[in-house]
Amino acid sequence: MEQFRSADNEDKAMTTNQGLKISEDEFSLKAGERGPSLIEDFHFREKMTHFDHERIPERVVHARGFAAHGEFELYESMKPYTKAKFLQNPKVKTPVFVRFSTVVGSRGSLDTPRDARGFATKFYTEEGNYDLVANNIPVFFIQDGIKFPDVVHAIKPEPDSEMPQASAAHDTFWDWVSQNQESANMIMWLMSDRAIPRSFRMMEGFGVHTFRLVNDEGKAHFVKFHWKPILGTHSLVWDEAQKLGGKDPDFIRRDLWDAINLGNHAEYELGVQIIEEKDEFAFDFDILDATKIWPEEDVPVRIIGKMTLNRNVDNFFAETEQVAFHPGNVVPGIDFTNDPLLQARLFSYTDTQLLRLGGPNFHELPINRPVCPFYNNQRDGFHRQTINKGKVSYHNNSLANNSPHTVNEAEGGYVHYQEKVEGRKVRARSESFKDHFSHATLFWNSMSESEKQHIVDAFRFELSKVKSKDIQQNVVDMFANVDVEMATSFAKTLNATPPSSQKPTVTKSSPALSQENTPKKATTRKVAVVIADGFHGGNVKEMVEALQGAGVQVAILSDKLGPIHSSDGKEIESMHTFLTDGSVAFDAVYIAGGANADKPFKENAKMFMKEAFTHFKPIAVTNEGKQWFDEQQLSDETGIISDVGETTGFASQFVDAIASHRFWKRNIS
Ligand code: HDE
Repeated sequence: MEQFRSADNEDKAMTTNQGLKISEDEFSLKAGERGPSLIEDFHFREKMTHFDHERIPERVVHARGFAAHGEFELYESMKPYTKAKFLQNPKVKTPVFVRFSTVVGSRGSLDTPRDARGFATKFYTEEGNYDLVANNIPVFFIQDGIKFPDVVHAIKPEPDSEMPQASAAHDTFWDWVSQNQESANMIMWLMSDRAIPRSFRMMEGFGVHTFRLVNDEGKAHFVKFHWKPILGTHSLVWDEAQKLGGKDPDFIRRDLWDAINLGNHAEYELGVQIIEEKDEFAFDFDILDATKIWPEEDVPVRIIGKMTLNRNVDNFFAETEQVAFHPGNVVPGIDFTNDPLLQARLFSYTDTQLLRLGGPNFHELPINRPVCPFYNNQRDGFHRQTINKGKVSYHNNSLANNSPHTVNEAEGGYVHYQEKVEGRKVRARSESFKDHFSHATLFWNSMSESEKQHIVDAFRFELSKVKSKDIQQNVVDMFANVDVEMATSFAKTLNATPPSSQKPTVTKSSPALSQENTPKKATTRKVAVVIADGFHGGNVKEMVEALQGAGVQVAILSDKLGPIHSSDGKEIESMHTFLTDGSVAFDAVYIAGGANADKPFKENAKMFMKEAFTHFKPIAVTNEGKQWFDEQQLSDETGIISDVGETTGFASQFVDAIASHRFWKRNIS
């Protein structure tokens, strides 16, 4: 890719695209200073024409995205399962490019809607590009790709008003849900905290489909792919997500951009779940059904490698916008299954790129080119870059010694797995795909108390925005099949008829599904240290040092920018103010106070801590900060660290609280 990065502009003369040096770039060519502009002004025409054509169609889904470069390292050879070279040799580092995205909103929408997130990885392997085009939710809305246009039409803004933007909270979506009950499991995930991630660095990724790994001997295993973030899987709270959408619509992309620039590289382990072919029918669900998970307790996730994202892009458009993923970009040793959702995707991705990137040569764009050479008889088309030599562009030929030639499997030629397939042509769904609720109940059963509460609240929010009473009722009735108590809880808010109680029979749970059971760390969390003039220098110094020592990011916030003076004559630079940053931009707050704080400062500081309080965040208070906290008479002190006199370990207690992330048991009412 290096060869395509543009030369540095520094000290260079400006030229037209033809290389002609330009003498003037502010005034168009005119007949007289106040006279008419002249069409012969080739420089104006070129500049304006390029500008007029700067936009390309945004992706039909996953339009809003953000990407970074990195590398993948294998921990152990997967040779017994696959002949894919990048999964065989732990010494090889494979370059990767990962694009994260929301699904529903348009390219200029916000980062924090309730939505699934895309997690697409391009591995630039020596055998060609392998794309693992994943989501942060392991199941999908539908079982058969022919329904994809329907679910997308229903969830996108309604066609008459183009409202609402980047939101599922409207009639057409919930109408579709209640008429398409296979969506039940995905909807449970969408109503859960998974749909409002705190950071791309704190999101799991799932290949969703069942793929095949094939080894040197041609033996195949079924496989599901997982990305597990080293920082654990964590989320925003819904009120925070909505406020962030206004205060900083770029919150999540900024988080990744800043973290990488600071050297806090995003890390994920690659895991695989493997099922032997003989066990294809050994489960009480169909392993090809994309609305089901393989519970990790039944089919363990084997961790086989690690991906590190360590470099931001140089140019958003050239890289993030032009990257073209395709689940059909595979390498020898990775193959497909008959999952009808996967098969539809294999058609759709190239088709959509042809429109979006304007022709069949998008594989020549630097971000899409494989790192290995590629040769074939494809020629011409819009935007062709390669200058193919010679007159032969067909196979078989004698004029060029039959070049380029195909190679057999032993020499690396891709051979599709020879699954035996027999059947009548039918438009139908297998009986084994017809249970839509067991895994939705399994998900519900696996949630912690606070996670369950968030799901109920999400249903309340979404359905309260639905205008049709019939649709609301249909959804209540549908989700009674998942859990009667859950459906009853949101039925009350909607004033809908509660479901008659026929309890679902699934009692199983899968602890791996709860985010509460993933790692929690203080490192890279962001803390606002709120100080006014006259703050206690010693306390703040001790705290800032402890936080930085624990890898926490510290932001000094006050009512103004620039130096803030402590009572003992020290100063600290404030880079944030109450105007620029709400408490929602931070994971925890430390209100240190300041003897010279005026009334507006106090009011702002109180609002700041109250908001953090209602978002269950750790709060530290000292000196005036403690006084302001007490004045608010908040009902609960869970997760509140206050320095009373000589308490030692105050700072380390706060670091521990930050590592706990949220205090869900806090009474915020
Ligand atoms: Fe996609 N999907 N999808 N999808 N998808 C696209 O391709 C499609 C599905 C996913 O950062 C589109 O280049 C169909 C599942 C990601 O550039 C399009 C079906 C999963 C991205 C498309 C699905 C995904 C896309 C739009 C059902 C998780 C963004 C632009 C059969 C495993 C990739 C584009 C990026 C993008 C079609 C279902 C993930 C229209 C037809 C399941 C991460 O081709």
